[in-house]
Amino acid sequence: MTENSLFISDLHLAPERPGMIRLFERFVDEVAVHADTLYILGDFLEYWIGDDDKALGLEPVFSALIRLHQAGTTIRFMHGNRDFLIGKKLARRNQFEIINDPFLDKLDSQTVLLMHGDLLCTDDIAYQNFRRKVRNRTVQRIFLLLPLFLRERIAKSLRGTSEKATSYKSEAIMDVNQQTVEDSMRKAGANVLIHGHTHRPGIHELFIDDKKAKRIVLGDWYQDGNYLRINADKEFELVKFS
Ligand SMILES: [Mn+2]
Repeated sequence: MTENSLFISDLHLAPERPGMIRLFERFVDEVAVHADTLYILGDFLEYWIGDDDKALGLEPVFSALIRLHQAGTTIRFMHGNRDFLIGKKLARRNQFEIINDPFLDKLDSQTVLLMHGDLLCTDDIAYQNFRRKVRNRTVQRIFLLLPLFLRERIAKSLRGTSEKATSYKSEAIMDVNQQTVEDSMRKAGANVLIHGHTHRPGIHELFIDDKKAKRIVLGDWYQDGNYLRINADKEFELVKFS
Protein backbone atom coordinates (compact mmCIF):
# COMPACT_ATOMS: atom_id res chain seq x y z
CA MET A 1 0.00 0.00 0.00
CA THR A 2 1.08 3.58 -0.54
CA GLU A 3 0.96 6.55 1.80
CA ASN A 4 -1.90 7.85 -0.28
CA SER A 5 -4.33 5.23 1.02
CA LEU A 6 -7.58 5.82 2.87
CA PHE A 7 -9.46 3.49 5.20
CA ILE A 8 -13.14 3.42 6.12
CA SER A 9 -15.53 0.90 7.68
CA ASP A 10 -18.91 0.54 9.32
CA LEU A 11 -20.82 2.94 7.12
CA HIS A 12 -23.86 0.66 7.40
CA LEU A 13 -25.31 2.26 4.28
CA ALA A 14 -29.00 1.57 3.78
CA PRO A 15 -31.82 3.14 1.76
CA GLU A 16 -33.43 4.08 5.09
CA ARG A 17 -30.55 6.50 5.78
CA PRO A 18 -30.32 8.59 2.60
CA GLY A 19 -28.34 11.32 4.37
CA MET A 20 -25.42 8.96 4.93
CA ILE A 21 -25.57 7.78 1.32
CA ARG A 22 -25.23 11.42 0.24
CA LEU A 23 -22.36 11.90 2.69
CA PHE A 24 -20.59 8.87 1.21
CA GLU A 25 -21.06 10.27 -2.31
CA ARG A 26 -19.48 13.55 -1.18
CA PHE A 27 -16.65 11.65 0.51
CA VAL A 28 -15.96 9.86 -2.76
CA ASP A 29 -16.06 13.00 -4.89
CA GLU A 30 -14.20 15.33 -2.50
CA VAL A 31 -11.74 13.06 -0.70
CA ALA A 32 -11.41 9.52 -2.03
CA VAL A 33 -10.88 10.55 -5.68
CA HIS A 34 -7.47 11.89 -4.66
CA ALA A 35 -6.35 8.60 -3.09
CA ASP A 36 -4.45 5.73 -4.71
CA THR A 37 -6.45 3.14 -2.83
CA LEU A 38 -9.60 3.17 -0.72
CA TYR A 39 -9.81 0.30 1.76
CA ILE A 40 -13.35 -0.48 2.93
CA LEU A 41 -12.99 -2.72 5.97
CA GLY A 42 -16.47 -4.19 6.17
CA ASP A 43 -20.02 -3.30 7.15
CA PHE A 44 -20.09 -0.93 4.22
CA LEU A 45 -23.73 -1.91 3.74
CA GLU A 46 -26.24 -2.49 6.53
CA TYR A 47 -26.99 -5.89 5.03
CA TRP A 48 -26.63 -7.83 1.78
CA ILE A 49 -28.63 -10.91 0.85
CA GLY A 50 -27.06 -11.79 -2.51
CA ASP A 51 -25.75 -10.16 -5.68
CA ASP A 52 -29.03 -10.88 -7.47
CA ASP A 53 -30.86 -8.41 -5.19
CA LYS A 54 -31.81 -5.22 -7.02
CA ALA A 55 -30.95 -3.26 -3.86
CA LEU A 56 -33.35 -0.43 -4.61
CA GLY A 57 -32.16 2.80 -3.05
CA LEU A 58 -28.48 1.84 -3.08
CA GLU A 59 -27.92 2.86 -6.74
CA PRO A 60 -26.10 6.11 -5.80
CA VAL A 61 -23.68 4.09 -3.64
CA PHE A 62 -22.73 1.81 -6.51
CA SER A 63 -22.45 4.64 -9.05
CA ALA A 64 -20.09 6.39 -6.63
CA LEU A 65 -17.87 3.29 -6.54
CA ILE A 66 -17.79 3.14 -10.35
CA ARG A 67 -17.03 6.88 -10.52
CA LEU A 68 -14.21 6.40 -8.04
CA HIS A 69 -12.70 3.54 -10.00
CA GLN A 70 -12.91 5.57 -13.21
CA ALA A 71 -11.08 8.41 -11.45
CA GLY A 72 -8.19 6.01 -10.90
CA THR A 73 -8.65 4.96 -7.26
CA THR A 74 -8.37 1.25 -6.50
CA ILE A 75 -11.16 0.07 -4.19
CA ARG A 76 -10.43 -2.85 -1.91
CA PHE A 77 -13.35 -4.23 0.04
CA MET A 78 -13.27 -6.62 3.00
CA HIS A 79 -16.40 -8.36 4.24
CA GLY A 80 -17.98 -7.31 7.53
CA ASN A 81 -20.50 -9.22 9.61
CA ARG A 82 -23.37 -7.42 7.83
CA ASP A 83 -22.29 -7.57 4.20
CA PHE A 84 -20.33 -10.84 4.01
CA LEU A 85 -22.56 -12.06 1.18
CA ILE A 86 -21.24 -9.41 -1.19
CA GLY A 87 -19.90 -11.56 -4.01
CA LYS A 88 -17.73 -11.50 -7.09
CA LYS A 89 -20.62 -10.45 -9.31
CA LEU A 90 -21.31 -7.25 -7.39
CA ALA A 91 -17.59 -6.55 -7.19
CA ARG A 92 -17.16 -6.94 -10.94
CA ARG A 93 -20.23 -4.83 -11.69
CA ASN A 94 -19.05 -2.02 -9.44
CA GLN A 95 -15.32 -2.17 -10.03
CA PHE A 96 -13.99 -3.10 -6.61
CA GLU A 97 -11.73 -5.92 -5.39
CA ILE A 98 -12.62 -8.24 -2.53
CA ILE A 99 -9.79 -8.87 -0.07
CA ASN A 100 -9.59 -11.52 2.65
CA ASP A 101 -10.00 -10.93 6.38
CA PRO A 102 -7.25 -10.73 7.66
CA PHE A 103 -5.28 -8.94 4.92
CA LEU A 104 -1.58 -8.18 5.28
CA ASP A 105 0.25 -5.38 3.47
CA LYS A 106 3.46 -3.37 3.65
CA LEU A 107 3.75 0.37 4.04
CA ASP A 108 7.44 1.28 3.74
CA SER A 109 9.06 -0.41 6.72
CA GLN A 110 5.76 -1.09 8.47
CA THR A 111 3.70 -4.25 8.22
CA VAL A 112 0.02 -3.47 8.34
CA LEU A 113 -2.69 -5.98 9.21
CA LEU A 114 -6.22 -5.14 8.09
CA MET A 115 -9.27 -6.82 9.63
CA HIS A 116 -12.96 -6.09 9.96
CA GLY A 117 -12.61 -6.67 13.69
CA ASP A 118 -15.29 -9.20 14.57
CA LEU A 119 -12.69 -12.02 14.60
CA LEU A 120 -10.97 -10.15 17.44
CA CYS A 121 -14.05 -10.20 19.69
CA THR A 122 -13.34 -13.69 21.00
CA ASP A 123 -14.99 -13.06 24.39
CA ASP A 124 -18.32 -13.19 22.58
CA ILE A 125 -18.47 -16.95 22.20
CA ALA A 126 -22.08 -17.04 21.02
CA TYR A 127 -21.24 -14.64 18.21
CA GLN A 128 -18.13 -16.58 17.16
CA ASN A 129 -20.22 -19.77 16.93
CA PHE A 130 -22.83 -17.96 14.86
CA ARG A 131 -20.09 -16.51 12.63
CA ARG A 132 -18.63 -19.95 11.92
CA LYS A 133 -22.05 -21.15 10.75
CA VAL A 134 -22.91 -18.22 8.47
CA ARG A 135 -19.41 -18.06 7.00
CA ASN A 136 -19.62 -21.71 5.98
CA ARG A 137 -19.54 -21.99 2.16
CA THR A 138 -22.21 -24.68 1.98
CA VAL A 139 -24.55 -22.79 4.29
CA GLN A 140 -24.10 -19.70 2.12
CA ARG A 141 -24.67 -21.61 -1.12
CA ILE A 142 -27.94 -23.02 0.21
CA PHE A 143 -29.06 -19.61 1.51
CA LEU A 144 -28.38 -18.03 -1.89
CA LEU A 145 -30.62 -20.62 -3.56
CA LEU A 146 -33.64 -19.39 -1.58
CA PRO A 147 -35.99 -16.90 -3.21
CA LEU A 148 -35.17 -13.27 -2.39
CA PHE A 149 -38.28 -12.64 -0.27
CA LEU A 150 -37.32 -15.54 1.98
CA ARG A 151 -33.69 -14.38 2.26
CA GLU A 152 -34.98 -10.90 3.10
CA ARG A 153 -37.17 -12.36 5.85
CA ILE A 154 -34.35 -14.49 7.34
CA ALA A 155 -31.90 -11.56 7.27
CA LYS A 156 -34.41 -9.33 9.01
CA SER A 157 -35.07 -11.86 11.76
CA LEU A 158 -31.30 -12.41 12.26
CA ARG A 159 -30.80 -8.65 12.64
CA GLY A 160 -33.58 -8.60 15.24
CA THR A 161 -31.97 -11.47 17.17
CA SER A 162 -28.58 -9.76 17.06
CA GLU A 163 -30.02 -6.47 18.34
CA LYS A 164 -31.69 -8.26 21.23
CA ALA A 165 -28.46 -10.13 22.06
CA THR A 166 -26.24 -7.03 21.95
CA SER A 167 -28.61 -5.15 24.23
CA TYR A 168 -27.84 -7.47 27.16
CA LYS A 169 -24.21 -8.32 26.40
CA SER A 170 -21.71 -6.30 28.42
CA GLU A 171 -19.58 -3.59 26.78
CA ALA A 172 -16.42 -5.61 27.48
CA ILE A 173 -17.71 -8.74 25.75
CA MET A 174 -18.39 -6.77 22.58
CA ASP A 175 -14.93 -5.19 22.45
CA VAL A 176 -11.78 -6.85 21.13
CA ASN A 177 -9.90 -9.34 23.27
CA GLN A 178 -6.42 -7.95 23.91
CA GLN A 179 -4.77 -11.37 23.81
CA THR A 180 -6.39 -12.14 20.44
CA VAL A 181 -5.18 -8.77 19.13
CA GLU A 182 -1.61 -9.50 20.18
CA ASP A 183 -1.70 -13.09 18.91
CA SER A 184 -3.06 -12.01 15.52
CA MET A 185 -0.42 -9.30 15.13
CA ARG A 186 2.40 -11.57 16.26
CA LYS A 187 1.31 -14.36 13.90
CA ALA A 188 1.17 -11.91 10.97
CA GLY A 189 4.37 -10.14 11.95
CA ALA A 190 2.45 -6.85 11.91
CA ASN A 191 3.29 -3.69 13.83
CA VAL A 192 0.10 -1.89 12.78
CA LEU A 193 -3.43 -3.28 13.00
CA ILE A 194 -6.34 -1.40 11.44
CA HIS A 195 -9.89 -2.58 12.07
CA GLY A 196 -13.45 -1.42 12.56
CA HIS A 197 -16.54 -3.24 13.85
CA THR A 198 -16.49 -2.08 17.50
CA HIS A 199 -17.49 1.50 16.63
CA ARG A 200 -14.91 2.76 19.16
CA PRO A 201 -12.55 4.90 17.06
CA GLY A 202 -9.10 5.50 18.46
CA ILE A 203 -5.37 4.87 18.11
CA HIS A 204 -3.93 2.57 20.77
CA GLU A 205 -0.24 2.01 21.45
CA LEU A 206 0.81 -1.46 22.53
CA PHE A 207 3.84 -3.67 22.72
CA ILE A 208 4.29 -6.93 20.82
CA ASP A 209 7.31 -8.78 22.20
CA ASP A 210 8.75 -5.50 23.53
CA LYS A 211 8.33 -3.79 20.17
CA LYS A 212 6.11 -0.75 19.82
CA ALA A 213 2.93 -1.39 17.84
CA LYS A 214 -0.34 0.34 17.07
CA ARG A 215 -3.97 -0.71 16.94
CA ILE A 216 -6.12 1.72 14.99
CA VAL A 217 -9.89 1.49 15.24
CA LEU A 218 -12.05 3.12 12.59
CA GLY A 219 -15.30 4.83 13.53
CA ASP A 220 -18.82 4.22 12.25
CA TRP A 221 -20.87 6.51 10.04
CA TYR A 222 -23.91 7.13 12.22
CA GLN A 223 -23.59 10.78 13.32
CA ASP A 224 -20.83 11.82 10.94
CA GLY A 225 -18.52 10.26 8.44
CA ASN A 226 -14.86 9.58 9.25
CA TYR A 227 -11.81 8.03 7.68
CA LEU A 228 -8.20 7.14 8.37
CA ARG A 229 -5.39 8.67 6.34
CA ILE A 230 -1.63 8.93 6.48
CA ASN A 231 -0.72 12.60 6.91
CA ALA A 232 2.27 14.67 5.72
CA ASP A 233 4.25 13.59 8.84
CA LYS A 234 3.65 9.97 7.78
CA GLU A 235 1.44 9.44 10.82
CA PHE A 236 -1.88 7.64 10.78
CA GLU A 237 -4.64 10.16 11.47
CA LEU A 238 -8.38 9.70 12.03
CA VAL A 239 -10.32 12.47 10.30
CA LYS A 240 -13.97 13.48 10.66
CA PHE A 241 -16.02 14.03 7.55
CA SER A 242 -19.36 15.81 7.70
MN1 LIG B 1 -19.21 -5.19 12.16
